[in-house]
Amino acid sequence: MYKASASERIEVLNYMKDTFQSDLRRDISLGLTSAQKVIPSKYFYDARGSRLFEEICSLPEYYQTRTELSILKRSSAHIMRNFREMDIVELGSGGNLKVRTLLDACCRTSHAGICYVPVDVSESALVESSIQLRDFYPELKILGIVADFMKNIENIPAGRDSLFVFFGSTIGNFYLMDRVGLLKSVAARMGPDSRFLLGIDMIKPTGILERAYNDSRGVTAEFNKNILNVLNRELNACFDLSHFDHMAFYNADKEQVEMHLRANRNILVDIERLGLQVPMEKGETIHTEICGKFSRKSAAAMAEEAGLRISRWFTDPKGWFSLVELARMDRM
Ligand code: AVJ
Repeated sequence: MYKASASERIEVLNYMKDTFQSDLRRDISLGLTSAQKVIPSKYFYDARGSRLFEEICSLPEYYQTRTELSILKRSSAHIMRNFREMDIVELGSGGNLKVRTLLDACCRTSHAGICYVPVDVSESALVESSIQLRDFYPELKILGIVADFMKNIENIPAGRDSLFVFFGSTIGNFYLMDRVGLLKSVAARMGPDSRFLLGIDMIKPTGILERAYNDSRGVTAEFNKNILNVLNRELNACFDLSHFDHMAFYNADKEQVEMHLRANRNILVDIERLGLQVPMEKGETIHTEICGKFSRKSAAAMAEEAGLRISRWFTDPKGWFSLVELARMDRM
């Protein structure tokens, strides 16, 4: 665990319990014996998966990352107008490019009154980006929280007025119930004047959505199939990646892009550490991800269900991506 003296302005608290193996076993036993087979998308992100995702973010077809950053750049002065000195709590912090845009836009002379609170499951990624930020902003204080905010939100300090941020439309990866659950648990930690800046990808013509998940270089296909490498390594499974095809399409009824891995022949996969044999017929799929897409209406409904309301709306000229500012329902 990373320890730093107060003079270094970084403190890191690690709340992670090492339940990776037991979670994985439970999720995969359940997921691969269901009628529609499923592997939860959080298992994409081993070292290689994280690298592939970084690569996806700079693909020409994958507009999300650069569109969100362009909104931030264009609107950050506006977003941070009236920003009092308070904590900035970032869920799933990863890199720090986006939060830097916000920090640059506020408190032009000093960041002494601000505490940046990144929350992430990866301690190494969190420490690395915290050190970079500390060197960038000579007065900024940083309190890193290593935790899974979907499971252990109570590890995030509550009650103070803060700006919560959750970028990247990662909220779209969760099922509807979990989306509202997350918003509710954040809402419960918001002080009366707290705000919550949430990145969401918008519904747009199907062709554009589907190209973003079927890039011409096949990086998304590699990213999708890599989840089988994770199972091969962690569970001694014997998935042959060439027996699967990448599949991603927009499901308009559910307003989500779905990713699957489709067996291109009849197979029987042995998963040694689970003592499980999984038969698959040619054409059958393993569902690996949902990427929810939003409209202004569905975003407002989701916020409302969580006791939040949309106070401001920031978007790009095409309206492809949005940063939604949420406030507690009981505040103007
Ligand atoms: C990390 C959830 C924003 O849903 O677009 C990218 C993950 N999957 N390409 C998304 C992803 C396939 C991504 N998010």
